[in-house]
Amino acid sequence: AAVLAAALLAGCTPVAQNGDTVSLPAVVPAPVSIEAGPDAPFRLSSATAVTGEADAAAALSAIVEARTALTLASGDGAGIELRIDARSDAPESYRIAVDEASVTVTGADAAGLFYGVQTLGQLIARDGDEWTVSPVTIEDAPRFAYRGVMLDVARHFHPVETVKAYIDHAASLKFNALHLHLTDDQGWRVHLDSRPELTEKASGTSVGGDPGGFYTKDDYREIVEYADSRHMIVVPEIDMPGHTHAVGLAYPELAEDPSVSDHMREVIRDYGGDEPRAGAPYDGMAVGFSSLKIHDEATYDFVADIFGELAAMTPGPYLHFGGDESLSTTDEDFAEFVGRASEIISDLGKTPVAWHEAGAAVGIADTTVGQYWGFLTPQEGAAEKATAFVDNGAQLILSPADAIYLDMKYPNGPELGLTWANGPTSVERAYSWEPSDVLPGVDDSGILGVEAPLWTETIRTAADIDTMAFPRAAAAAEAAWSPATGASDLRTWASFRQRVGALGPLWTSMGIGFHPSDEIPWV
Ligand code: TNX
Repeated sequence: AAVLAAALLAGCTPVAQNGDTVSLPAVVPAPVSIEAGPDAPFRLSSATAVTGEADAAAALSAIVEARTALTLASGDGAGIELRIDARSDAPESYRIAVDEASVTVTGADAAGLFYGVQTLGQLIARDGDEWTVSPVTIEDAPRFAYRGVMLDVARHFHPVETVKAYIDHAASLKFNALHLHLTDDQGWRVHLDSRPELTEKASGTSVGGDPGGFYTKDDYREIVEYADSRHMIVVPEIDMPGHTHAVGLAYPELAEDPSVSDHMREVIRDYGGDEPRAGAPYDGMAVGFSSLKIHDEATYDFVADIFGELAAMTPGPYLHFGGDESLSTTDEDFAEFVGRASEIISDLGKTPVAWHEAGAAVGIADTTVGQYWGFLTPQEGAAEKATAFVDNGAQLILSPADAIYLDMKYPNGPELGLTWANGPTSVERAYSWEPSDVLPGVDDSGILGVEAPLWTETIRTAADIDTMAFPRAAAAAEAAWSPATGASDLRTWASFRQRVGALGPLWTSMGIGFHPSDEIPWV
């Protein structure tokens, strides 16, 4: 018990290895394999040299400096070698070997090496006055190709610096996609030369009367480049045909008047705010009252302009056209819109992405990726709609709302957040689900990946984002990256909470203002 306690204090996690219980350093998301070596730890000092790939060396030096205040030397000398070995197997995979004399990180590609460096950052431990790296061998590769976080910059606008910080924090957990929810009823957040009035007339406010804002094209490019330097793609979402009240402020001829149902009136009563009115900015939290005009060719000229310009600004393969909660559009009209919007995106040479409701549309482009936002136990036809994407030969991104919606309140947490998705959502619930168990008949071959959305009706600042996302984003990262539940000793809640707890000092040194959840034994 004493050994165990000491191991846990040092940020290690006990696991069975060759029949013995040994202590291993805490890595999140859990790697494919990690074995303790027989050597003494590698000691880090200002004499430690890092050699090899320059970008990876810069990334490692930044982590080491933040964590230990040591500045690594460059050039020859005993130390850390970072290299790419293109002959080694899976994309984004890496190996780490640590002994007393050296640390070697080998990536199959630049992304794999970057992920190896993130893992190495987690292996650094304090030993008295010294900093050491535990002697281990790690082999690691992602389970899913797509590992995303989503940030809603429409309900509350978040400036470029905040987005960059979120990219850094998410990339440390091996996320490789940043989905930006750029437009909604409350605001249009990206300037497009083809339709300049969107940001001129529809970006000024956020939920609750808070200030708005938008990204210039240079801002957007800056985000894309920064994300790329952390091996993340940007997936821009322009939500349509619902969630489009802001479009009507700029181009009234494209939008139907708001259609407010009795249910929306109840929501408005619960959350406060005014009812939506044509021509006035909307700063409440109700959804489902807006729609683009479906039977007007001008709408499709608009869709073509918007996505054409975004396609040229976005190197990643995906353009997301929303498709959620179009509650004031008839099913027939919705299907027609989804078919045409998905074809427009596909004709631009991009892969369309849509929320799962769009799967019901018969004419949807076959290549469209679906994003499932239902519950872990699907309700009311959600599974059928989601499964339709797989039947078309495409894949799904899983964002089960009652597990990894990062905007749900925590139990015993801050006031921030909503509760509609069976909330509050504990860290344990965010963790304890298995992707291949969510949708009947959808196994790994039908799953492109996992994404944790952060809607921002109640989320105003960078500190709010960190609080809601950490530690629960780590649970989503493990679902996206690590072996399936049951395929690894590390894939248990008991192991995860210990490993996450050990990351507290690293996260603090990186400036991640995580929620100190009482479910986690923080070191
Ligand atoms: C549902 S999930 C929405 C968003 C809200 C969110 C709040 C989805 C595709 N749509 O419009 O912001 O709930 O949790």
